[in-house]
Amino acid sequence: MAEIMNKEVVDRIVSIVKNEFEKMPKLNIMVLGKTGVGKSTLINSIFGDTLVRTGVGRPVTSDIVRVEKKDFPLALYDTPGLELRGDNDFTQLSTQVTDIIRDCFTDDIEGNEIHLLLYCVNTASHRFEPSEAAFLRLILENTRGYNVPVILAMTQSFSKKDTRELKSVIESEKLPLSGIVPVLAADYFIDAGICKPAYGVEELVELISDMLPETIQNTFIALERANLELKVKKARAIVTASAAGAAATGAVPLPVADAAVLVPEQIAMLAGITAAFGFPVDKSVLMTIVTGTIGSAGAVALGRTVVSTLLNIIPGAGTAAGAVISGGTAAAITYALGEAYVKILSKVYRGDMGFEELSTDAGREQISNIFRNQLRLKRLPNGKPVEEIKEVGSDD
Ligand SMILES: Nc1nc2c(ncn2[C@@H]2O[C@H](COP(=O)(O)OP(=O)(O)OP(=O)(O)O)[C@@H](O)[C@H]2O)c(=O)[nH]1
Ligand SMILES: [Mg+2]
Repeated sequence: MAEIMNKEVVDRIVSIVKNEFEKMPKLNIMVLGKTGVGKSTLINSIFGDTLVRTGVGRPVTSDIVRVEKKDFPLALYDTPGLELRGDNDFTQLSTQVTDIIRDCFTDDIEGNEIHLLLYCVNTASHRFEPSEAAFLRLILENTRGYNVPVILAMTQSFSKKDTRELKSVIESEKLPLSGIVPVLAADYFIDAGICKPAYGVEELVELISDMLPETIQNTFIALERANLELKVKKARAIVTASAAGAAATGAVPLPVADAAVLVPEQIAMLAGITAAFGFPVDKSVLMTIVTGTIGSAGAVALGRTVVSTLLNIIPGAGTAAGAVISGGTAAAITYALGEAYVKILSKVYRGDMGFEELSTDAGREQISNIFRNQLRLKRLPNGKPVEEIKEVGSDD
Protein backbone atom coordinates (compact mmCIF):
# COMPACT_ATOMS: atom_id res chain seq x y z
CA MET A 1 0.00 0.00 0.00
CA ALA A 2 2.61 2.49 1.10
CA GLU A 3 4.81 1.36 -1.76
CA ILE A 4 2.15 2.15 -4.32
CA MET A 5 1.44 5.53 -2.80
CA ASN A 6 5.12 6.35 -2.78
CA LYS A 7 5.52 5.46 -6.41
CA GLU A 8 2.60 7.65 -7.32
CA VAL A 9 3.99 10.51 -5.31
CA VAL A 10 7.42 10.07 -6.83
CA ASP A 11 5.99 10.01 -10.34
CA ARG A 12 4.01 13.15 -9.67
CA ILE A 13 7.04 14.99 -8.35
CA VAL A 14 9.24 13.84 -11.20
CA SER A 15 6.71 15.04 -13.72
CA ILE A 16 6.15 18.39 -11.95
CA VAL A 17 9.88 19.01 -11.74
CA LYS A 18 10.35 18.12 -15.39
CA ASN A 19 7.56 20.49 -16.21
CA GLU A 20 9.11 23.25 -14.06
CA PHE A 21 12.29 22.89 -16.04
CA GLU A 22 10.60 22.85 -19.38
CA LYS A 23 8.71 26.02 -18.65
CA MET A 24 11.70 27.79 -17.14
CA PRO A 25 12.48 30.94 -19.12
CA LYS A 26 15.85 30.88 -20.79
CA LEU A 27 18.65 32.86 -19.21
CA ASN A 28 20.72 34.82 -21.73
CA ILE A 29 24.14 35.99 -20.62
CA MET A 30 26.83 37.76 -22.60
CA VAL A 31 30.44 37.33 -21.57
CA LEU A 32 32.99 39.80 -22.83
CA GLY A 33 36.72 40.16 -22.36
CA LYS A 34 40.01 39.74 -24.10
CA THR A 35 41.27 36.31 -25.04
CA GLY A 36 42.68 34.24 -22.22
CA VAL A 37 41.35 36.40 -19.38
CA GLY A 38 39.45 33.41 -18.03
CA LYS A 39 35.91 33.78 -19.36
CA SER A 40 35.37 30.09 -19.98
CA THR A 41 36.96 29.13 -16.67
CA LEU A 42 34.63 31.50 -14.86
CA ILE A 43 31.53 30.31 -16.71
CA ASN A 44 32.52 26.73 -15.93
CA SER A 45 32.77 27.50 -12.25
CA ILE A 46 29.36 29.17 -12.24
CA PHE A 47 27.40 26.62 -14.29
CA GLY A 48 29.52 23.49 -14.17
CA ASP A 49 31.65 22.52 -17.11
CA THR A 50 29.00 20.85 -19.19
CA LEU A 51 27.83 23.91 -21.10
CA VAL A 52 31.20 25.02 -22.40
CA ARG A 53 32.32 21.46 -23.08
CA THR A 54 29.19 20.07 -24.64
CA GLY A 55 27.33 23.16 -25.82
CA VAL A 56 26.96 23.97 -29.46
CA GLY A 57 28.30 27.32 -30.61
CA ARG A 58 26.82 29.31 -33.45
CA PRO A 59 28.50 32.53 -34.65
CA VAL A 60 26.23 35.55 -34.26
CA THR A 61 28.72 38.17 -35.42
CA SER A 62 32.38 38.00 -36.41
CA ASP A 63 33.42 38.03 -32.75
CA ILE A 64 30.41 36.75 -30.84
CA VAL A 65 29.28 33.14 -30.59
CA ARG A 66 26.03 31.93 -29.08
CA VAL A 67 26.54 28.70 -27.13
CA GLU A 68 23.59 26.53 -26.17
CA LYS A 69 22.81 23.03 -25.05
CA LYS A 70 19.69 21.04 -25.68
CA ASP A 71 17.17 21.10 -22.81
CA PHE A 72 19.31 23.53 -20.82
CA PRO A 73 17.71 26.95 -20.27
CA LEU A 74 20.85 28.99 -20.83
CA ALA A 75 22.24 30.79 -23.86
CA LEU A 76 25.73 32.12 -23.55
CA TYR A 77 27.00 34.85 -25.86
CA ASP A 78 30.73 34.29 -25.72
CA THR A 79 33.62 36.18 -27.27
CA PRO A 80 36.25 33.47 -27.62
CA GLY A 81 39.72 34.35 -28.78
CA LEU A 82 39.01 38.04 -28.84
CA GLU A 83 42.21 40.03 -29.41
CA LEU A 84 41.43 43.59 -28.50
CA ARG A 85 44.36 45.85 -29.07
CA GLY A 86 43.17 49.34 -29.71
CA ASP A 87 40.33 51.78 -29.89
CA ASN A 88 39.34 50.50 -33.31
CA ASP A 89 38.76 46.96 -32.16
CA PHE A 90 36.77 48.14 -29.18
CA THR A 91 34.56 50.39 -31.28
CA GLN A 92 33.81 47.51 -33.61
CA LEU A 93 33.00 45.15 -30.76
CA SER A 94 30.83 47.67 -28.96
CA THR A 95 28.76 48.03 -32.14
CA GLN A 96 28.32 44.25 -32.33
CA VAL A 97 27.34 44.07 -28.67
CA THR A 98 24.91 46.96 -28.85
CA ASP A 99 23.31 45.56 -32.00
CA ILE A 100 22.77 42.15 -30.43
CA ILE A 101 21.28 43.59 -27.27
CA ARG A 102 18.98 45.84 -29.27
CA ASP A 103 17.96 43.05 -31.68
CA CYS A 104 17.26 40.66 -28.81
CA PHE A 105 14.98 43.21 -27.20
CA THR A 106 13.14 44.19 -30.32
CA ASP A 107 12.72 40.83 -32.07
CA ASP A 108 9.39 40.19 -30.37
CA ILE A 109 10.51 36.77 -29.22
CA GLU A 110 9.58 36.68 -25.59
CA GLY A 111 12.45 35.90 -23.25
CA ASN A 112 15.04 36.41 -25.95
CA GLU A 113 16.55 39.51 -24.35
CA ILE A 114 20.03 39.62 -22.88
CA HIS A 115 19.68 39.55 -19.09
CA LEU A 116 23.22 40.21 -18.03
CA LEU A 117 26.54 41.33 -19.35
CA LEU A 118 29.65 40.01 -17.68
CA TYR A 119 32.84 41.85 -18.54
CA CYS A 120 36.06 40.11 -17.56
CA VAL A 121 39.33 41.86 -16.84
CA ASN A 122 42.40 39.83 -15.97
CA THR A 123 43.83 41.13 -12.70
CA ALA A 124 47.15 39.45 -13.42
CA SER A 125 47.51 41.58 -16.54
CA HIS A 126 47.66 44.68 -14.30
CA ARG A 127 45.82 46.61 -16.95
CA PHE A 128 42.53 48.31 -17.44
CA GLU A 129 43.16 50.54 -20.39
CA PRO A 130 41.36 53.79 -21.21
CA SER A 131 40.06 52.14 -24.37
CA GLU A 132 38.43 49.39 -22.29
CA ALA A 133 36.76 51.99 -20.08
CA ALA A 134 35.59 53.88 -23.15
CA PHE A 135 34.29 50.64 -24.64
CA LEU A 136 32.26 49.80 -21.55
CA ARG A 137 30.98 53.35 -21.26
CA LEU A 138 29.78 53.22 -24.86
CA ILE A 139 27.90 49.95 -24.31
CA LEU A 140 26.37 51.21 -21.08
CA GLU A 141 25.20 54.38 -22.78
CA ASN A 142 23.88 52.75 -25.93
CA THR A 143 21.91 50.10 -24.08
CA ARG A 144 20.72 52.26 -21.20
CA GLY A 145 17.09 51.94 -22.25
CA TYR A 146 17.23 48.15 -21.92
CA ASN A 147 18.47 48.08 -18.33
CA VAL A 148 20.93 45.27 -18.86
CA PRO A 149 23.06 45.00 -15.73
CA VAL A 150 26.80 45.01 -16.43
CA ILE A 151 29.03 43.30 -13.90
CA LEU A 152 32.79 43.50 -14.10
CA ALA A 153 34.58 40.36 -12.96
CA MET A 154 38.24 40.74 -12.11
CA THR A 155 39.47 37.30 -13.12
CA GLN A 156 42.60 35.46 -12.00
CA SER A 157 42.78 37.64 -8.88
CA PHE A 158 45.32 35.56 -7.03
CA SER A 159 47.32 38.52 -5.74
CA LYS A 160 45.60 40.65 -3.12
CA LYS A 161 47.82 43.62 -3.84
CA ASP A 162 47.22 43.52 -7.61
CA THR A 163 43.51 43.13 -7.01
CA ARG A 164 43.37 46.15 -4.71
CA GLU A 165 45.36 48.31 -7.09
CA LEU A 166 43.53 47.38 -10.27
CA LYS A 167 40.17 47.67 -8.56
CA SER A 168 40.86 51.25 -7.60
CA VAL A 169 41.92 52.01 -11.18
CA ILE A 170 38.63 50.57 -12.46
CA GLU A 171 36.62 52.40 -9.80
CA SER A 172 38.24 55.69 -10.72
CA GLU A 173 36.55 55.42 -14.13
CA LYS A 174 33.19 55.78 -12.34
CA LEU A 175 31.35 53.56 -14.78
CA PRO A 176 27.69 52.84 -13.96
CA LEU A 177 28.44 49.15 -13.34
CA SER A 178 26.28 46.86 -11.23
CA GLY A 179 29.38 45.71 -9.42
CA ILE A 180 33.09 44.92 -9.56
CA VAL A 181 33.87 41.47 -8.20
CA PRO A 182 37.36 39.95 -7.90
CA VAL A 183 37.40 36.20 -8.49
CA LEU A 184 39.73 33.29 -8.73
CA ALA A 185 37.53 30.81 -10.53
CA ALA A 186 39.85 27.81 -10.18
CA ASP A 187 42.54 26.95 -7.65
CA TYR A 188 45.83 28.51 -8.66
CA PHE A 189 49.00 26.54 -8.22
CA ILE A 190 51.83 28.98 -7.63
CA ASP A 191 54.48 26.34 -7.07
CA ALA A 192 54.55 22.68 -6.23
CA GLY A 193 52.56 22.40 -3.02
CA ILE A 194 51.63 26.09 -2.93
CA CYS A 195 48.10 26.75 -3.98
CA LYS A 196 45.81 29.73 -3.79
CA PRO A 197 42.31 28.30 -3.44
CA ALA A 198 39.54 29.58 -5.67
CA TYR A 199 37.31 32.29 -4.20
CA GLY A 200 34.84 34.99 -5.11
CA VAL A 201 32.56 33.05 -7.45
CA GLU A 202 30.00 32.62 -4.67
CA GLU A 203 29.83 36.40 -4.19
CA LEU A 204 29.63 36.95 -7.93
CA VAL A 205 26.77 34.47 -8.20
CA GLU A 206 24.90 36.22 -5.40
CA LEU A 207 25.29 39.56 -7.12
CA ILE A 208 24.15 38.16 -10.46
CA SER A 209 21.08 36.68 -8.79
CA ASP A 210 20.27 40.01 -7.15
CA MET A 211 20.52 41.78 -10.49
CA LEU A 212 18.11 39.48 -12.34
CA PRO A 213 14.33 39.85 -12.51
CA GLU A 214 12.53 37.23 -10.45
CA THR A 215 11.46 34.82 -13.20
CA ILE A 216 14.97 34.66 -14.61
CA GLN A 217 16.39 34.52 -11.11
CA ASN A 218 14.69 31.14 -10.60
CA THR A 219 16.36 29.81 -13.73
CA PHE A 220 19.71 31.13 -12.58
CA ILE A 221 19.38 29.63 -9.10
CA ALA A 222 18.49 26.26 -10.59
CA LEU A 223 21.43 26.35 -13.02
CA GLU A 224 24.21 27.86 -10.96
CA ARG A 225 26.64 25.47 -9.32
CA ALA A 226 28.64 27.82 -7.12
CA ASN A 227 26.37 29.03 -4.35
CA LEU A 228 24.47 26.47 -2.29
CA GLU A 229 23.18 29.14 0.09
CA LEU A 230 21.25 30.76 -2.71
CA LYS A 231 19.49 27.48 -3.49
CA VAL A 232 18.76 26.83 0.16
CA LYS A 233 17.37 30.33 0.61
CA LYS A 234 15.09 29.90 -2.38
CA ALA A 235 14.05 26.41 -1.23
CA ARG A 236 13.26 27.62 2.27
CA ALA A 237 11.12 30.42 0.90
CA ILE A 238 9.12 27.73 -0.90
CA VAL A 239 8.85 25.71 2.33
CA THR A 240 7.62 28.71 4.31
CA ALA A 241 5.03 29.57 1.67
CA SER A 242 3.83 25.97 1.49
CA ALA A 243 3.57 25.67 5.26
CA ALA A 244 1.54 28.86 5.33
CA GLY A 245 -0.62 27.40 2.56
CA ALA A 246 -1.14 24.22 4.55
CA ALA A 247 -2.13 26.27 7.59
CA ALA A 248 -4.64 28.19 5.53
CA THR A 249 -6.08 25.01 4.04
CA GLY A 250 -6.99 24.10 7.58
CA ALA A 251 -7.86 20.65 8.79
CA VAL A 252 -6.21 17.83 6.91
CA PRO A 253 -7.29 14.26 7.56
CA LEU A 254 -4.40 12.36 8.97
CA PRO A 255 -4.16 8.83 7.69
CA VAL A 256 -3.76 6.19 10.27
CA ALA A 257 -2.16 3.54 8.18
CA ASP A 258 1.28 3.63 6.61
CA ALA A 259 -0.04 5.19 3.47
CA ALA A 260 2.02 8.17 2.57
CA VAL A 261 -0.64 10.57 1.53
CA LEU A 262 1.07 13.69 0.47
CA VAL A 263 -1.30 16.49 -0.25
CA PRO A 264 -0.84 18.36 -3.54
CA GLU A 265 0.55 21.37 -1.70
CA GLN A 266 3.37 19.25 -0.33
CA ILE A 267 4.04 17.61 -3.67
CA ALA A 268 4.31 21.04 -5.27
CA MET A 269 6.64 22.12 -2.49
CA LEU A 270 8.96 19.14 -2.96
CA ALA A 271 8.99 19.68 -6.71
CA GLY A 272 9.80 23.37 -6.24
CA ILE A 273 12.67 22.56 -3.90
CA THR A 274 14.06 19.94 -6.29
CA ALA A 275 13.92 22.47 -9.11
CA ALA A 276 15.73 25.11 -7.02
CA PHE A 277 18.54 22.63 -6.49
CA GLY A 278 18.61 22.03 -10.22
CA PHE A 279 19.02 18.29 -9.92
CA PRO A 280 16.98 16.82 -12.73
CA VAL A 281 19.77 16.27 -15.17
CA ASP A 282 17.93 13.20 -16.23
CA LYS A 283 14.91 11.30 -15.14
CA SER A 284 16.69 8.34 -13.60
CA VAL A 285 18.82 10.56 -11.36
CA LEU A 286 15.77 12.49 -10.36
CA MET A 287 13.93 9.27 -9.66
CA THR A 288 16.70 8.14 -7.34
CA ILE A 289 16.63 11.38 -5.42
CA VAL A 290 12.90 11.54 -5.08
CA THR A 291 12.42 7.86 -4.34
CA GLY A 292 15.26 7.86 -1.86
CA THR A 293 14.16 10.92 0.02
CA ILE A 294 10.41 11.04 -0.25
CA GLY A 295 10.22 7.28 -0.28
CA SER A 296 11.80 7.30 3.15
CA ALA A 297 10.69 10.60 4.56
CA GLY A 298 7.28 10.45 2.92
CA ALA A 299 6.38 7.16 4.48
CA VAL A 300 7.40 8.62 7.79
CA ALA A 301 5.89 11.96 6.96
CA LEU A 302 2.30 11.04 6.93
CA GLY A 303 2.31 7.50 8.10
CA ARG A 304 2.19 5.90 11.48
CA THR A 305 5.35 7.54 12.73
CA VAL A 306 3.98 10.99 12.31
CA VAL A 307 0.83 10.10 14.15
CA SER A 308 2.67 8.61 17.08
CA THR A 309 5.26 11.36 17.08
CA LEU A 310 2.57 13.98 17.12
CA LEU A 311 0.63 12.11 19.73
CA ASN A 312 3.71 12.12 21.88
CA ILE A 313 4.27 15.79 21.27
CA ILE A 314 0.78 16.91 21.94
CA PRO A 315 -0.53 16.10 25.36
CA GLY A 316 -4.08 14.89 25.65
CA ALA A 317 -4.39 13.88 22.04
CA GLY A 318 -4.91 10.33 23.07
CA THR A 319 -4.78 7.49 20.63
CA ALA A 320 -6.61 8.98 17.76
CA ALA A 321 -7.42 6.26 15.31
CA GLY A 322 -8.55 8.65 12.65
CA ALA A 323 -7.63 12.09 13.70
CA VAL A 324 -8.00 15.25 11.75
CA ILE A 325 -5.10 17.52 12.24
CA SER A 326 -5.51 21.23 12.56
CA GLY A 327 -4.12 23.75 10.12
CA GLY A 328 -1.29 24.48 12.51
CA THR A 329 -0.27 20.85 12.68
CA ALA A 330 -0.54 20.47 8.93
CA ALA A 331 1.74 23.47 8.62
CA ALA A 332 4.21 21.97 11.06
CA ILE A 333 4.32 18.67 9.17
CA THR A 334 4.71 20.45 5.85
CA TYR A 335 7.42 22.60 7.33
CA ALA A 336 9.27 19.62 8.78
CA LEU A 337 9.03 17.69 5.52
CA GLY A 338 10.26 20.68 3.50
CA GLU A 339 13.12 21.50 5.84
CA ALA A 340 14.19 17.85 5.98
CA TYR A 341 14.12 17.63 2.19
CA VAL A 342 16.24 20.79 1.91
CA LYS A 343 18.73 19.32 4.41
CA ILE A 344 18.98 16.05 2.48
CA LEU A 345 19.37 17.70 -0.92
CA SER A 346 22.05 19.98 0.56
CA LYS A 347 23.94 16.91 1.73
CA VAL A 348 23.70 15.36 -1.71
CA TYR A 349 24.68 18.65 -3.33
CA ARG A 350 27.77 19.01 -1.14
CA GLY A 351 28.68 15.41 -1.84
CA ASP A 352 28.26 14.43 1.84
CA MET A 353 25.78 11.85 0.65
CA GLY A 354 25.98 10.04 -2.67
CA PHE A 355 23.07 9.39 -4.98
CA GLU A 356 23.54 5.64 -4.48
CA GLU A 357 23.36 6.05 -0.72
CA LEU A 358 19.83 7.45 -0.95
CA SER A 359 18.42 4.05 -1.74
CA THR A 360 20.44 1.99 0.72
CA ASP A 361 19.11 0.99 4.12
CA ALA A 362 21.66 3.20 5.85
CA GLY A 363 20.67 6.11 3.63
CA ARG A 364 17.00 5.59 4.31
CA GLU A 365 17.69 5.43 8.01
CA GLN A 366 19.55 8.74 7.81
CA ILE A 367 16.73 10.39 5.88
CA SER A 368 14.11 9.15 8.31
CA ASN A 369 16.17 10.48 11.20
CA ILE A 370 16.56 13.88 9.62
CA PHE A 371 12.83 14.06 9.11
CA ARG A 372 11.99 12.85 12.60
CA ASN A 373 14.37 15.32 14.17
CA GLN A 374 12.88 18.09 12.13
CA LEU A 375 9.42 17.04 13.24
CA ARG A 376 10.48 16.90 16.86
CA LEU A 377 11.33 20.56 16.72
CA LYS A 378 7.57 21.05 16.70
CA ARG A 379 7.96 24.40 15.09
CA LEU A 380 6.13 26.42 12.54
CA PRO A 381 8.09 28.61 10.14
CA ASN A 382 7.36 31.59 12.35
CA GLY A 383 8.94 29.78 15.29
CA LYS A 384 5.66 29.19 17.05
CA PRO A 385 4.96 25.74 18.49
CA VAL A 386 2.56 23.27 16.93
CA GLU A 387 -1.11 23.57 17.85
CA GLU A 388 -3.25 20.81 19.21
CA ILE A 389 -4.63 17.84 17.34
CA LYS A 390 -8.39 17.72 17.31
CA GLU A 391 -9.78 14.28 17.80
CA VAL A 392 -12.66 13.38 15.60
CA GLY A 393 -12.86 9.68 16.04
CA SER A 394 -12.55 7.02 13.41
CA ASP A 395 -12.66 7.99 9.79
CA ASP A 396 -13.31 4.78 7.94
N1 LIG B 1 44.28 28.54 -11.92
C1 LIG B 1 43.48 29.32 -12.65
N2 LIG B 1 43.68 29.42 -13.98
C2 LIG B 1 42.83 30.20 -14.68
C3 LIG B 1 41.78 30.92 -14.08
N3 LIG B 1 41.12 31.60 -15.04
C4 LIG B 1 41.76 31.32 -16.20
N4 LIG B 1 42.78 30.48 -16.00
C5 LIG B 1 43.68 29.91 -17.00
O1 LIG B 1 43.89 30.86 -18.02
C6 LIG B 1 43.82 30.26 -19.30
C7 LIG B 1 42.75 30.94 -20.14
O2 LIG B 1 41.50 30.75 -19.54
P1 LIG B 1 40.13 30.64 -20.37
O3 LIG B 1 39.06 30.46 -19.38
O4 LIG B 1 40.24 29.66 -21.46
O5 LIG B 1 40.07 32.09 -20.99
P2 LIG B 1 39.03 32.67 -22.03
O6 LIG B 1 38.83 34.07 -21.64
O7 LIG B 1 37.84 31.81 -22.11
O8 LIG B 1 39.85 32.60 -23.38
P3 LIG B 1 39.28 32.64 -24.88
O9 LIG B 1 38.09 31.76 -24.95
O10 LIG B 1 40.41 32.18 -25.70
O11 LIG B 1 38.95 34.07 -25.19
C8 LIG B 1 43.56 28.79 -19.08
O12 LIG B 1 44.77 28.11 -19.12
C9 LIG B 1 42.98 28.75 -17.70
O13 LIG B 1 43.26 27.54 -17.06
C10 LIG B 1 41.60 30.78 -12.66
O14 LIG B 1 40.71 31.35 -12.03
N5 LIG B 1 42.48 29.98 -12.01
MG1 LIG C 1 36.81 30.88 -23.75
